Amino acid sequence: MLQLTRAAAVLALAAAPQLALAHALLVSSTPQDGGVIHVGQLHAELKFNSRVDGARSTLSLVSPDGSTSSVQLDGQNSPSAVSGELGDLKPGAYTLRWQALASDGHITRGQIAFHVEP
Ligand SMILES: [Cu+2]
Repeated sequence: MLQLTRAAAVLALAAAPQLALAHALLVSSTPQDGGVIHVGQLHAELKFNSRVDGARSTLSLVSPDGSTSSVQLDGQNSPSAVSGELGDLKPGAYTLRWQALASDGHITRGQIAFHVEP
């Protein structure tokens, strides 16, 4: 009986990391966090480690003057990515804030700071 309980505990521990992975964690992005890009139109794309609900995920852009605007998202071309046009960016420091709803119902948030140079 003790042996069975131990086996169950080991199985539960083994399964735990996979449950944690169901949260949408950012895997890669354009622009990258800490990235430097040139002025002009910028199309942002964020890739996650799991499926995300594009209709309930958001991107917002904080401009150098501190104003925040929501980014209209494209239709999802991948179930684990969200993307949208950031517009014609002037030089300065920007922050792209993201919020993603994963298929397990959990929301994760983060931000990507980047610089636009002339
Ligand atoms: Cu989760």
